[in-house]
Amino acid sequence: GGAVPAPFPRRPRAAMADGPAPKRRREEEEAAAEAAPGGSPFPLGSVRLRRLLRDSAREKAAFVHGQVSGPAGEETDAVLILEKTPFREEEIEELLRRHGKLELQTRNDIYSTYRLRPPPELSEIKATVVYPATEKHLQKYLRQEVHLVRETWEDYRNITLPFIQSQSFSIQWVYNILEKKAEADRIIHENPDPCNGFVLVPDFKWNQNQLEDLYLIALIHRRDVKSLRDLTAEHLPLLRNVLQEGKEAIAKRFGVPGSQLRIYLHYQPSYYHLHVHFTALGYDAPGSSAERAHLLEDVIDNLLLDAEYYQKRALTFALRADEPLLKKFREAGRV
Ligand code: GTA
Repeated sequence: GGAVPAPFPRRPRAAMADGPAPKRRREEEEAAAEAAPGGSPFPLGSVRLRRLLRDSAREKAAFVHGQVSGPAGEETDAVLILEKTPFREEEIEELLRRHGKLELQTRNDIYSTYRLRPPPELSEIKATVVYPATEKHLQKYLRQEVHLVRETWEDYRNITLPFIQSQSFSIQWVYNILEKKAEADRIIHENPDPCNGFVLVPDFKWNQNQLEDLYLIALIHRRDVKSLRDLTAEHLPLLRNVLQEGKEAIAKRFGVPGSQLRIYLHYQPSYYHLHVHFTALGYDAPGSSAERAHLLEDVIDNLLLDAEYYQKRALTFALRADEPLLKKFREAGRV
């Protein structure tokens, strides 16, 4: 008997490429990096390692606090996220043929394990850099215990809202995308309507080399919606556009059907400008857990049931142990 056909046949990698072939893409990326606003690329070679903020054997990722010395000897903080990239099917045979050396580690009966050293072209590492990094960035990537908070609407108004108004991450990067000052060549889809429109771009977490960890993000054009908490029935046309057009654009460009996408909002988000995450259903994306992800279709249904649903119900989320917002909840006797 032949192989059981997969319900969704594996898409040929060519499906990735309305756009350029992988090799071309890499060259283009390098050219783009050099031409990026702010000029020269990040001076990776002169980073001094301060400490490992977190590492994860499962994700094969390290979150690093580094420092870069300026001309006058001043030190500037940076966060580096180093991740081993997923395997690409078409590279596996090449990897087996072109390995440098195969070192036997153990053998037992029909079982054996080896150390395999691939050539540099086949052992890419994805590096994400935050530079200059603020103290908040260092805290965010530091491994810490987390605690659940259950936030009522009153808590939001009295504790969370004043807090995020006083100190949240800059959202300049979002405005740069909306104004085509950054990542303009990466836009997958745009609905330009200032009220009900949005821009869909690949998320920073996705290198676009394989569909397994597909991750895109939709940023709305209007600037007065911070998070899920602000949503009312007034935003239904906008949310429906994001859902419908986002799914269509991803099916068209990447060949991934809507039935294989997890489409959700984070609460709390890191950046208080409403955005929607689109991730591959088979990918265990960071932040897709029950205490943080709210499916867009459920959000739409809730707003249909009650126009002020998100100004009424309590919402649960996790906060890191030393997060100032957790301290505020503690002071108010809410944790
Ligand atoms: N295209 O400039 C950008 C950009 N920035 C600055 C952020 N994003 C960007 N996308 C583009 N261009 O998915 C993306 C982020 C994120 C989304 C913001 O915007 O990649 P959010 O507001 O809900 O915040 O979404 P979130 O999810 O906390 O975002 P962020 O900053 O990625 O934090 C991720 C958390 O997951 C961290 O606490 C980190 O410890 C953890 N994490 C686990 N694995 C990873 C990983 N591989 N990479 C990054 N973070 C990881």
